[in-house]
Amino acid sequence: MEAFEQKMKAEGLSQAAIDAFRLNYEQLVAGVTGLVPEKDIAAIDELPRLADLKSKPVGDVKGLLAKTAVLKLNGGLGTSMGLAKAKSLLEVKDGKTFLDLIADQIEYTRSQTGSKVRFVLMNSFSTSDDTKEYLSKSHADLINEPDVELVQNKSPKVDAKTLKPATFPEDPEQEWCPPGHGDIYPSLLGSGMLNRLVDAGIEYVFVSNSDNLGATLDVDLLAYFAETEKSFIMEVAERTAADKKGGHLARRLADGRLMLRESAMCPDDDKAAFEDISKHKFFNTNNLWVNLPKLKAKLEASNGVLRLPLIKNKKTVNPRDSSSPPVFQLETAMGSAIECFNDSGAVVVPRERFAPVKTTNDLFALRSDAFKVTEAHTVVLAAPKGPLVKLDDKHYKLVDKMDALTDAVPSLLHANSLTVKGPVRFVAGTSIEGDVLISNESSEPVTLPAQKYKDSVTDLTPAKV
Ligand code: UPG
Repeated sequence: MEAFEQKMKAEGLSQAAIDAFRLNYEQLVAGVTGLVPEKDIAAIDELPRLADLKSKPVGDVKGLLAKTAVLKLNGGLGTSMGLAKAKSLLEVKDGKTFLDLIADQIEYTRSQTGSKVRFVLMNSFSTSDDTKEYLSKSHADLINEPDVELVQNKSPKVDAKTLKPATFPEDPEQEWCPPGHGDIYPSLLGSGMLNRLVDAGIEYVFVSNSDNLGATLDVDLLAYFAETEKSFIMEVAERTAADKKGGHLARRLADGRLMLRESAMCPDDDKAAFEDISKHKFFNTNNLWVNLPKLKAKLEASNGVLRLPLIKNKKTVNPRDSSSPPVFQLETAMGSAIECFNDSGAVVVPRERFAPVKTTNDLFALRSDAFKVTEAHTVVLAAPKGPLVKLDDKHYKLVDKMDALTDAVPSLLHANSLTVKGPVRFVAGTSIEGDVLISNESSEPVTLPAQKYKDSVTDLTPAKV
């Protein structure tokens, strides 16, 4: 561990970052599996629902908003969609990026409530410059506010064979990786921002993923969080068949605490129970509410570290060369802190509060007329049901490739599902209704003639047309 400590100190990382890494490293060396068998947990049946909270009077919201910060996790690059910049800089709707909409939402909340709710972006070393440059042009006032940016730590990659710091002299930047969003806690502490926010009277922080445009500041939830005086609340949503693989909420029998069981934490023998969505009904949306003075007290009582379960990622030191030496990237997840407090809670929220863009399929649907931007700058469904878009991975998985094939996104307002196989070019004037399949078996893109397609199968393969 000493070599890691020296390396981290030389890089100027805080003691909080080093302590958090040490805990992860100790778990790695001890071979902690983190497995949580079914017999150790109880399923969660009943939880408060946002819909029920809304029927109660909200109380002094303005006073609460003045004590609230909205924090967006913005450390990810969107590499799975082929992006080399912050994912939030991607254009999503009407020429606006995720970041534009987030900033617009904050300004709207402020203007509507007359309360200057605080705004914080957690950037990583790879997203900080791009994000600040963009915001300084589009929302200059916002980016100049005090403590608007929290830069998360970086974590040394661990050589998988020797368990020593990985080295890569050709490009030393590759010796570091982001420590996952669980790093929010050591970053808040080590940067001094936790103390500054608490000193400024901020009690509540609402944290969410920057790619989740459904995660707006909900005043009923804020009022509930304040009223219950809990340390930590997780917004969960009901699992559907499509969410079988994602982690679920449970109660640990040993101490009665709420916890998250991610799929990697489930022993093989219990996979069926893990995927049983009628038993384990709720998953984490990563919209979280944290009471800052209570977080501070907790960190002070536990030597500055929250004991979060380790996520061990096996990669190669050079991500672009799979034959380079194998490394472990040690990460933690923000939501797993639910088990660190004995008064954590969870609230069931409607699916609208969980609208993430994880793939180009999500982005294609969002850019269509099936979604609209509201006056409050949130993105909501314009159709009764979101269309299920399934584009061919080979030709559309990367944003650049999808954009090159999409002169105009078709109308999906009345679409139930759109499946595209092979390279198909979309042009203005096209609409999709019901369940539509378009295919092109050749490798050359073929333009889909602009017209209405309803409950149909269209084969554009040149020899067949
Ligand atoms: N992020 C950071 N720093 C990091 C890693 C990620 O800021 O070191 C950001 C990222 O930009 C994104 C957010 O964190 O905005 C979430 O990351 P992502 O990789 O998209 O999500 P997962 O980590 O896979 O999953 C989280 C929760 C999971 C929850 C899911 C909901 O861990 O429990 O179900 O979000 O989308």
